[in-house]
Amino acid sequence: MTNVDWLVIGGGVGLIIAIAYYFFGPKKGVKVEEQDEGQKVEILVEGAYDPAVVEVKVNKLVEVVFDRRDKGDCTEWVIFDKLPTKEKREVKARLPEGKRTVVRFTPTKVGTYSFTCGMGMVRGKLVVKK
Ligand SMILES: [Cu+2]
Repeated sequence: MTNVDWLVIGGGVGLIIAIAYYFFGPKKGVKVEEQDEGQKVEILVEGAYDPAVVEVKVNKLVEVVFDRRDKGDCTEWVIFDKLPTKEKREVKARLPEGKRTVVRFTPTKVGTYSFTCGMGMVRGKLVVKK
């Protein structure tokens, strides 16, 4: 047999294995939702967000506790800009002075998103990772 014959046979056998694998091989697992396992982050609000950069995991409930201590109107509201969430609503909250306010959402897309005060002056970053 020539080299070409062997190539043809090899290719044929390879194809058969590929087809068999396709039909009988291991199936891709369905990802189990870990909805209850939340992740909690605390941010001190005092003229700035501390920490200003927060990392969370995608598709897991996030609880951000904003502890607002400053008196100015500036940081009264916090808005997470263009953040895709499972809840499909804009993530924003009023942060009463001297109180801890919990903001809950489930980010659905990996990326870096900003959160700001109502006027966009005080800024922080939410890094959503895989
Ligand atoms: Cu402001």
